[in-house]
Amino acid sequence: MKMIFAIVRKEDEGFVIERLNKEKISVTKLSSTGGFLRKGNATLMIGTEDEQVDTVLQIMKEECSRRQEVMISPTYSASSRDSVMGYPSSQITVEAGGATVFIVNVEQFIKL
Ligand code: 2BA
Repeated sequence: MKMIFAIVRKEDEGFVIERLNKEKISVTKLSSTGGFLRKGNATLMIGTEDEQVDTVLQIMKEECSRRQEVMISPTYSASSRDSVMGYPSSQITVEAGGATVFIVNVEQFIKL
């Protein structure tokens, strides 16, 4: 058995969960925040049999598309390093979305 941790965009989470439910694959959704963009995303915990892992990955591929996102970050000068007034701001474009997936072996699965 495997535990799949998948970090997906908030916009994609509903579609992924709906597809997993249709396949009778259980999922727990945790609301999370990306450390870089500081935007809300969702972490899905999916405990599943080894044979179902490919199905889960296929669903993620189909429902989570990669997109470009723009992050506005303040530019700090040496003198204003500790200041909250860091002007002017600069834009960084990053590729985000898709799904970031970790798959780990499950030693035991017990429902009490
Ligand atoms: P964030 O940390 O908000 O990152 C959003 C996107 O920003 C990333 O997309 C990546 O394209 C870019 N990015 C992240 N850190 C960066 C950095 N230090 N410098 C430049 N660009 C950077 P994804 O790679 O698709 O990641 C989407 C979300 O998945 C991340 O949101 C984070 O919540 C999670 N994630 C990604 N890799 C992870 C990892 N190794 N461990 C834990 N969580 C991870």
